[in-house]
Amino acid sequence: MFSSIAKAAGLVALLSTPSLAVALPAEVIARTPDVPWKRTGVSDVHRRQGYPTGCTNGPTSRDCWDGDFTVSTDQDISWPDTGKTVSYNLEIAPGKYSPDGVEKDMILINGQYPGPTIVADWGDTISITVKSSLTLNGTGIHWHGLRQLGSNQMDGVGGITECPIADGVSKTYTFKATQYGSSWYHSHYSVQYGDGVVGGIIINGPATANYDLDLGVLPFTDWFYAPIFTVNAASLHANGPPTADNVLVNGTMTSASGGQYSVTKLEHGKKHLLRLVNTGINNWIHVSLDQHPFTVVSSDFTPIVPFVTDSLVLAVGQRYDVIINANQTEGNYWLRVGTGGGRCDGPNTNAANIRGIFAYGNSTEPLDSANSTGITLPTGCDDETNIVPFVKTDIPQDTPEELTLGFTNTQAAGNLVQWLIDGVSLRVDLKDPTLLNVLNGNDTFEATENVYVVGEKNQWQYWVIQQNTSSPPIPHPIHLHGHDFYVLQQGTGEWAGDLSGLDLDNPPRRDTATLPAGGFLVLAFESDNPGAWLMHCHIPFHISQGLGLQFLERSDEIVSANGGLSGLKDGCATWGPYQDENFPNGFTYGDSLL
Ligand SMILES: *[C@@H]1O[C@H](CO)[C@@H](O)[C@H](O)[C@H]1NC(C)=O
Ligand SMILES: *[C@@H]1O[C@H](CO)[C@@H](O)[C@H](O)[C@H]1NC(C)=O
Ligand SMILES: *[C@@H]1O[C@H](CO)[C@@H](O)[C@H](O)[C@H]1NC(C)=O
Ligand SMILES: *[C@@H]1O[C@H](CO)[C@@H](O)[C@H](O)[C@H]1NC(C)=O
Ligand SMILES: *[C@@H]1O[C@H](CO)[C@@H](O)[C@H](O)[C@H]1NC(C)=O
Ligand SMILES: *[C@@H]1O[C@H](CO)[C@@H](O)[C@H](O)[C@H]1NC(C)=O
Ligand SMILES: *[C@@H]1O[C@H](CO)[C@@H](O)[C@H](O)[C@H]1NC(C)=O
Ligand SMILES: [Cu+2]
Repeated sequence: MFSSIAKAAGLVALLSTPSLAVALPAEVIARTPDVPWKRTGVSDVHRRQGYPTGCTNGPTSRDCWDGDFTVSTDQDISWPDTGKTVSYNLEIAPGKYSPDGVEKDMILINGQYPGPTIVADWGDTISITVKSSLTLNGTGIHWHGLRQLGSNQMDGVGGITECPIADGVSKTYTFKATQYGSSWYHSHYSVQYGDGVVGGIIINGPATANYDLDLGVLPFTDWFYAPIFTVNAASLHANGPPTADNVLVNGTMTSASGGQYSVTKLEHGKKHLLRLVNTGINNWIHVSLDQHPFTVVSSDFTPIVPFVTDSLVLAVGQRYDVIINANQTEGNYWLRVGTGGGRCDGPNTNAANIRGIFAYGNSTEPLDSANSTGITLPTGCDDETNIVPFVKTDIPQDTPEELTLGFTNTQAAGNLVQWLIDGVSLRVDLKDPTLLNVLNGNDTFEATENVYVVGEKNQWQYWVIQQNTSSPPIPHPIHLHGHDFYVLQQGTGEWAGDLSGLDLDNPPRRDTATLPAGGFLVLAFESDNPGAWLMHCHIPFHISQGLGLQFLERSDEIVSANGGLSGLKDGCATWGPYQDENFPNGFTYGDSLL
């Protein structure tokens, strides 16, 4: 009963929002009243009985949002109508900056690092004008995890959903926050975000446990002093991953050259929501806060049944929202950070010294150290296993299609490193993105564009990504655009083909999951979002080396479902001549350009 009210409201929301210029056809939104597996929507076990109409979100009612919408609402089906648009301007330009005391030629957003946090409410329209002031580079921003329902051309992926933004040109990205929680945005132009083009995203919404204060986003990233394109060029011809120089917590860290720890202030006696995000490049991130366990309430954009833990591990692209109860003695406490070690991709020179400080507001201790005691962080790079989505989904059993992950290192081509899916290393054409083909009615693609056609409407799609024996046994954080997916199984070795081994009863739902070293990842998503959606390893070096494919989902509906793909041709009209003038001989061979 509850969910049907919410569904109707969500429909009204989209149709009546005047600022959303891209008209979304009702067919796409109203989607699936008849799809049986979703109607379990709200779990009877997890559902709090009797939400009062018009209840409001507050410190003791975080499960409520605004009466019709609660933490039990299925975000695939409905979202509030706020009628509100939040706007931001982001200018991307080169700049020198010293996050950890070592100066680096970076690419900054509005002259700062990390870039400004985008904050909106669940159901808002978000409108962000991105201006490129880069010399001899394109750019484009991807809003990580945002579904882009009805706005595929706002996904920010050069060569697939847009032509890159040329120097001096602006693009306005407009999309609806159909989900809530924590995330980040980043350049999707080759490895460019590794030089600083990242920022946080907060979509305010309900939560599965109560808290008093929201501390915001705490981003973590491994950090290279050399320009990231230089590291990438070497990595394309190297045996083994590059060594990072440091890890930054909230954009700062100490080093032999100075720098400082990140300091987060806590209020004594209050519960604080903290949004952990791995905005990194190569390293997994383990994190704990001395004497303060985490109550975990969300994984990626999915609210989960709360669980308590002393530490968490995040692959690149993953997020956890945690609640910290500041009930200890006044003082400073260490945030401990580890990179996983072992087979996790990429060593880090400063791995042993990565810390942050959490200080109680009236602590008189200096803010550059703490004397708290904590746990020894676990190592390894496997995903957390306690993830139980709060809104329950049961998935019908079916056989996944296999995608084989291979690897080549060609001596004849100067030791060129390439990752392959079913024998193909992804390579896209920045001047001729997939959506331009779709707009022009051209359904012919180059083999290197690695297009997988998904034609069925509102059906489950099952895939198993299998590392084969040619693939070095390291893990990969797999990220899908345009969808959350359900993690049906993860393991080492070869998937046995045993359907009874799949977790179909409310499995973890998220947008980034680890393909274990030398192993497999079985996932499923619903074909409920017509568009061209990239699925790739989120380690920028690996996607640059081809580790990706694109799902062309319901291609006949893409133009109409995405507002006629407005703006796409304008972007390509400015990028084409820019590329021809500045890169007449194309790009470095081996870079997939994503
Ligand atoms: C982008 O800029 C980097 C750093 O200057 C340079 O190495 C790279 O060749 C440029 N590449 C493209 C494709 O724009
Ligand atoms: C991260 O740094 C920014 C800028 O200094 C600060 O406003 C914010 O509170 C910090 N976030 C956390 C969680 O410490
Ligand atoms: C402090 O908070 C934690 C987490 O909620 C709880 O487990 C612990 O019992 C609390 N300790 C005290 C002394 O209240
Ligand atoms: C650190 O040491 C000081 C002085 O010995 C003490 O007052 C303070 O409580 C200690 N802080 C913690 C977090 O243990
Ligand atoms: C610090 O401030 C909080 C209230 O903000 C108070 O409860 C606590 O007793 C204070 N601690 C000390 C040591 O003064
Ligand atoms: C593994 O993948 C590579 C690259 O895609 C391919 O050349 C090779 O044939 C594959 N091997 C097996 C056993 O599938
Ligand atoms: C269709 O697209 C493909 C791949 O992008 C391209 O090679 C081909 O020339 C296009 N065909 C036409 C008729 O434009
Ligand atoms: Cu990878």
